[in-house]
Amino acid sequence: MSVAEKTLAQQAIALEEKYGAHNYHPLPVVLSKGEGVYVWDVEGKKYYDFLSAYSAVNQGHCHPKIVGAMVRQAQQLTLTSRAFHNDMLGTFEQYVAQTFGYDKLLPMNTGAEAVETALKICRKWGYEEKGVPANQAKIVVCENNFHGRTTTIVSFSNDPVAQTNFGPFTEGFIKIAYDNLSALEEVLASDPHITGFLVEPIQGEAGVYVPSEGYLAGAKALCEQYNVLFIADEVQTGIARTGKLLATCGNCNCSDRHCSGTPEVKPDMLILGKAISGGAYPISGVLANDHIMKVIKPGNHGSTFGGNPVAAAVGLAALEVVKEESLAQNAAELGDLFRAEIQKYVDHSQIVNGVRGKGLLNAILINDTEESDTAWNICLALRDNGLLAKPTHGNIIRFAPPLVMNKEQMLECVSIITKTLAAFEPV
Ligand code: IF1
Repeated sequence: MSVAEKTLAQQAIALEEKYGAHNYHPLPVVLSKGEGVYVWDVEGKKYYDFLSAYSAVNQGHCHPKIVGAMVRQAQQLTLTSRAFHNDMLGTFEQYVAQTFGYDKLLPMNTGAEAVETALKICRKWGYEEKGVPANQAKIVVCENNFHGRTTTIVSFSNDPVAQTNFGPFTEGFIKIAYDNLSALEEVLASDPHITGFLVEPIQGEAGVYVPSEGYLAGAKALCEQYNVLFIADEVQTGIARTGKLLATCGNCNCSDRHCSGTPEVKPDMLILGKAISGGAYPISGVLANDHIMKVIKPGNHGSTFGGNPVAAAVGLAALEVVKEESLAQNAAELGDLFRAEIQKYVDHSQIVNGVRGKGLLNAILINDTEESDTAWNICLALRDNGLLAKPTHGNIIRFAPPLVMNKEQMLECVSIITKTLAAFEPV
C-alpha cells in the first residue's frame, strides 16, 4: 500500500515500526485526544480507557485544573535546575510531605528513578545509622516484583524478558516469596546486614496480586523488630488507585472517609510516581522522615529535572484534585461495584476464571495458557467495542480506568466487557 492509501492509524503505526525501537508491543489503536475517562483515536472513535497509562492518569485525561496549572507555570518558569532555588518547589514539598505524613520529600521524575533513590538512601542509612560494614548492605525484594527498568532494578527481577542479557547485575539483593511472612522472618533473622525490604503493596505486573490481609502490617512489624527499613513502592498502587490514598495507608492526612478508619501500615520510605502528576508530566519522589532522609547530603543524589517548577505546580494541582474530587472513595465504591458485577459473569463463565483486585486496580483471569492469544484477541474485541485494556502475562487482563468515572459509566463498561467476553465463550 502506498502512503496515500494507508489510514491515519496505519501511517502512525508504520512510522513507529520503522523509526522507533521495538521495545513495546502496543495494542493497535492510535490515540490523539483524551478527556476524563475517554480517549479518541485518530479517526475520531471514542473509547473508555481501562489502563489509565498503567495507573498514571487517575485524575482522568487532561484534567482542566492540572493542565491549567501546567500551562500557567510553563509560561512563567520551567527549569532552574537545583543549582538555584525556585519559588514552587518548597510549597510542593510541604504539600506532599503533609499529605502523606512524612518529614521530607526527595523529588525525581520517573518511578524507576524514585526506586533507585530509595535504594541509595536505604544503603546509606544502613552504613551510617545501622552500622553495616562497608559494601555489605543487602536489600530484600520479592519474587515477581516490578520496580522499573534500570540496570540495578532489573538485577533483582525474575522476569527473564526484563533481565536476560542485561548483566552483569548489581549485587546486594535477596529475593524471597511475596505474601509470605515466614520467608521474610527467616531471611531477616539470617543476615544482620539487611538494611531494607522493598515491596509492592499489590503486585501490579505480576497480574494484580493482592497479598493476604495483614501481610503488609506483619512485614512492617518484622522490619521494625530487625531494624530494617520497610520501603513501599506505591508507584502504581498510590494516589487513590486502590480505594485509599495509599494502599499502605497509615497515618496519612488525606480527608477521604475510607482512609482514616483503616490504618494499615506506615512505610519508613514511600515511593510515589505515575499519578502524582495525574499523567500530565513525569513526576516521582521518595518520602521519609528526617532520621532517614538526613543521610542524603549535597552531592549525594539529584536530577536536572527533579523538583522543577512545572513538576511542582502540576504535582500540587494533581494531588488537590484527588482530595477535592474524593477519588479514593470513588475508586473504593466503583471497584466494589465492578468486581461484584464481573463476578456474576464469572460464576457462569468458562472463558473467565476469576476477577481480583482492590479499588480500581483489577484483573480478570482468562481460562487459557500464557502462550495463547485469547486474552489478546479479547482486548482487540474490547477495542472494537469501545474499551481499551491490555493483557499481561498472556492470560490476565488488567482493568484500571481513571478514578473520575461515575456509576453509570462503570455499568456501561461492565456491559461492554461482559458482552465482549460472551462472544468468546465456547458454544
Ligand atoms: C512500562 C507493569 C504497570 C511500577 C512500580 C516502579 C515502576 C512501575 C510498582 C517504574 C512501572 C509500569 C511501567 C510500564 C508498565 C508498568 C506496569 F505492567 F509493568 F507492571 F503499571 F502495571 N514501580 N510500571 O509499576 O516506573 O520508571 O515506568 O515511571 O511500560 O514499563 P517508571
